[in-house]
Amino acid sequence: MYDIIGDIHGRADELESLLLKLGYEKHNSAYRHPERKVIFVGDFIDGVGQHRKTVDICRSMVEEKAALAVMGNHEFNAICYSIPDGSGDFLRPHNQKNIRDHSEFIAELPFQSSVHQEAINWFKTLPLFLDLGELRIVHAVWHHPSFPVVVPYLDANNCLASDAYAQASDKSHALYYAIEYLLKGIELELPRGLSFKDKKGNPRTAARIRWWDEQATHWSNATIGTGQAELPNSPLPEQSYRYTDTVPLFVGHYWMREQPRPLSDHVACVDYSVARPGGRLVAYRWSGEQKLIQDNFIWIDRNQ
Ligand SMILES: [Mn+2]
Repeated sequence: MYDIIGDIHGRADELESLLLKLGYEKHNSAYRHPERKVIFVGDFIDGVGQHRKTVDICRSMVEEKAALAVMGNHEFNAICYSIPDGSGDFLRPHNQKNIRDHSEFIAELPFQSSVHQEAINWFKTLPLFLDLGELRIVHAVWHHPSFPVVVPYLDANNCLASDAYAQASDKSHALYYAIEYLLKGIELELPRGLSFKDKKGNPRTAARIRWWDEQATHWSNATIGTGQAELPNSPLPEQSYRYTDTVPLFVGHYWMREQPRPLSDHVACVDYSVARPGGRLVAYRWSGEQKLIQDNFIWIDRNQ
């Protein structure tokens, strides 16, 4: 039985409080529970917080078999930021934007120091997804069409082979898009001429789709993050992806707000924006049910 914990983004203190609330206790180096295990959905780092402590807590739990974990897009990016591209830069270029995005993590784990290298090496051991038969975990989307693309590059634990990161960073390679869908989500181009402003005010012509929602079949009700934009009541393209399996699926990644609840009967997001003011670190306490229920979300309110 599993407690699935959302994106942590360096918030080690919140993580420890949540583990205690869930009944985990620290024995020797790792938190553990007599009957349960944690599953982390990835995104351990980036944000204002304690990155070393977060990685230590999660890594020790995984190594002591008190937890499982999958890779988030932030770990994938950190790995690519650390691998030379052979022409003087890195697979994730060290440009101004990326330097800024990685600055909190690098401030605490200086680039190419031994603590940094150890963290990167641990990130490389994180599987891209977990299929436990009775439940599934992936950071962003359980995208069936991407699995045959990634499988040839995975080891027996579903970890990306270290020599595959170059192809995974190459926009002309199918592996790039498969990893993008699994770890970062799916966007669809809006019908011609339409756009909306994202939360930073930038105009966008592609939107995230509610791939977990069987009712989300038309532009007018199928997008997230499009704000006040008026989208037409015309159907989505036929190849739009939808998760219609009944195996429960847990994801992180979506910076949800408001009251934690399942996205659908069989899909739940456990990322409730702990790195944002008013956000919280959330767990779903799963005990074998196929239909997910709101009562099984657990979190700590900062105002309490
Ligand atoms: Mn993410």
